[in-house]
Amino acid sequence: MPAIARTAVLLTAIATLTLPAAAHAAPTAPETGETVAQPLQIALKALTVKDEDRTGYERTAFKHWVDSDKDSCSTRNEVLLAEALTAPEQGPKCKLTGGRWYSEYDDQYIDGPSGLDIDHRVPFAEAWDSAKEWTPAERQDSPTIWVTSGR
Ligand SMILES: [Ca+2]
Repeated sequence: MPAIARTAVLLTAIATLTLPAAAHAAPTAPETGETVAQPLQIALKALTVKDEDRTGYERTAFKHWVDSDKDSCSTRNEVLLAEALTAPEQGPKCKLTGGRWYSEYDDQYIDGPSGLDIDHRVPFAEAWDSAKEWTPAERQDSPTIWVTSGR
């Protein structure tokens, strides 16, 4: 085999051996706002993992269960009204009767508001990692609560 042909065969073999390694190279994080399509496991490996920092966290930093818009409906009733499959009747002082809800947490349908809990999707302590930079009003209005069966 001529020397040039041996060199080409050798380079092809090296390329074949190195390409799979390059395909599994350490993933890099996409630029902010960049849309990427890749297997989830590769995307997860690209995430930056930081230690949790609870510095400054106090549960009272998240004001909730209030009537921030002063319409006499508490946060609980606001969530119930927003997530009802069948709207409840709303009486004086936002007393709710009737209605139907779905609890995604345990795949249950519940009739009437008394059998429901309003729970946090993300515990406040976990949310603090992002929310410590927010204003008190932003923390109060964050969508971290949802209807559950309370079971
Ligand atoms: Ca309200």
